[in-house]
Amino acid sequence: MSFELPKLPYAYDALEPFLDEQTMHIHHQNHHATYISKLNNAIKGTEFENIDIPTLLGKLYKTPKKIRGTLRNSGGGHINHSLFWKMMSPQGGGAPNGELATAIDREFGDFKHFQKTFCEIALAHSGSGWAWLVQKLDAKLHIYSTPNQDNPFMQTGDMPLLGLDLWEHAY
Ligand code: MN3
Repeated sequence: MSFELPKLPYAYDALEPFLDEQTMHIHHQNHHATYISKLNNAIKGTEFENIDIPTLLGKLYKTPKKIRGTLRNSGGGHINHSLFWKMMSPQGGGAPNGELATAIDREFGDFKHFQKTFCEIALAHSGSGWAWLVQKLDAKLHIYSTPNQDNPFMQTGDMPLLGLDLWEHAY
């Protein structure tokens, strides 16, 4: 089995004026597609051919050193962008409701304070990477950033709820 580029769930120009059509084309068809082809080349003929990416990244340190760097960067790049396309929406935005709203209020005081904290952590990140809202194993919410294409799946039990691409090509 090899990984395939998932279709964008909206048109390339659907996120304008926030993300322009050309940026979305480059980001999806060049960057994301490149992560996938590098990942597929690295796992060809290995025991990792049929693994899902979160599982693979959860045991990254047990993978062969020869392909570990590629699994980390291209496997990470693939899952991060697959999540990112679905986290954005032309009809999205605004405060959440239900259990997530309750958890955000409990952890951050209120939604406005959550937004402020998330922005601060994203802006404080030096170099390329991602900002994340994650749910820990104890169900608590945390915000942190990761370098390059690293992500919460590399930290046992962390589940990403929201990710923001901090690479220069993302905006
Ligand atoms: Mn990107």
